[in-house]
Amino acid sequence: MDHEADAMRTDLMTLTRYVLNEQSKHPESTGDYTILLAHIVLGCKFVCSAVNKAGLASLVGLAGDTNIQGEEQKKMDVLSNEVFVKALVSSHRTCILVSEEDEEATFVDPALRGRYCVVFDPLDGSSNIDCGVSIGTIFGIYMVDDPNNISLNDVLQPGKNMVAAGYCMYGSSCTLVLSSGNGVNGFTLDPSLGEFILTHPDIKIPPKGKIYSVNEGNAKNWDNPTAKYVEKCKYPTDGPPKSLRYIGSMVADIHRTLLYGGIFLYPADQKNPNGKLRVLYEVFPMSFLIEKAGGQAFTGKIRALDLIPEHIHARSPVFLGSCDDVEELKELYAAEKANA
Ligand code: AHM
Ligand code: MG
Repeated sequence: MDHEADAMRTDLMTLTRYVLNEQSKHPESTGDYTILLAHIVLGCKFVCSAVNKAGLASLVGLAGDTNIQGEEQKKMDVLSNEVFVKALVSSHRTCILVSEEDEEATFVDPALRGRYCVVFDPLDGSSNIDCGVSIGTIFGIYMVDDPNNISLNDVLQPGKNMVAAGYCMYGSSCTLVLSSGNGVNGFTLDPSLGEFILTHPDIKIPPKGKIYSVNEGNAKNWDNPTAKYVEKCKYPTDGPPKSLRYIGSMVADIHRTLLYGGIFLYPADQKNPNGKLRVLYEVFPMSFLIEKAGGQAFTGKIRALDLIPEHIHARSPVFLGSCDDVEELKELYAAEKANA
């Protein structure tokens, strides 16, 4: 019998155990981060279960404006937002919450405050729900010194100041990918145990990939460097062309990019000079993970994690992925700037 494989099956590294192990390496730690994560995980499990039922509900005709009790059914993104906000507030470890779903930031009641600020997109890609495509929750975490002395500036911070970031993908399996600053790890939900199990330890993005990922429908409005880069992906002079894979659901596109390598592009275009993706809760957490896995994240001008968002829902173009692939794109932007 293969004892190592057997040990893996019976000695499961759950997310809780993993975080506690990490915590024990820092005797000065308070355990607050572990508690915060437990509440994020609860939100992810709830949304995972709701998303799974969403398919069934629409198939049997339960979805729509009302459910069988005659109550109004909440849209899945609104429901997910409520679940995360309630879980985060009741953790007693947060002070500011920024959600894609809420126009304004939430300042937690002073009696319930802790030191963490959480920025999140509770259900990114939710327009894909009805066709069963993978969607996900994206989150980033900042920390403040004094929860009783906070302002919006505590979250209008460059992404490099985040202490942790992650996403949970609701797909054929439910996978949570997390970096608390050192490395990137992936955990898959075992539905029978209700626990996330470490399945992708220490994820490293390959230095170069064979895939590019972009919405080519916007090509006529791209700037020169993006257009040139995509042209090179299709008609390279020095090797085989790259494959195009675009799901249109950021969590799924970034998950593939992390595991297989390559590049994900959401550039600016003439119609949207800041691109589409939101800095705080889409660009930053994904850039944080990609960098911690050894890749690069670039805005077309600067390192993505150096951006300072002007407001909580600010947008930015972003290019994320394997180190060499992003480097090639950066060279095209540098050449364009030099010729301007
Ligand atoms: P959403 O926050 O409204 O769901 O939009 C974000 C999504 C991302 O998941 C994805 O990368 C992008 O929009 C796709 O945009 P497009 O349809 O323009 O290609
Ligand atoms: Mg989104």
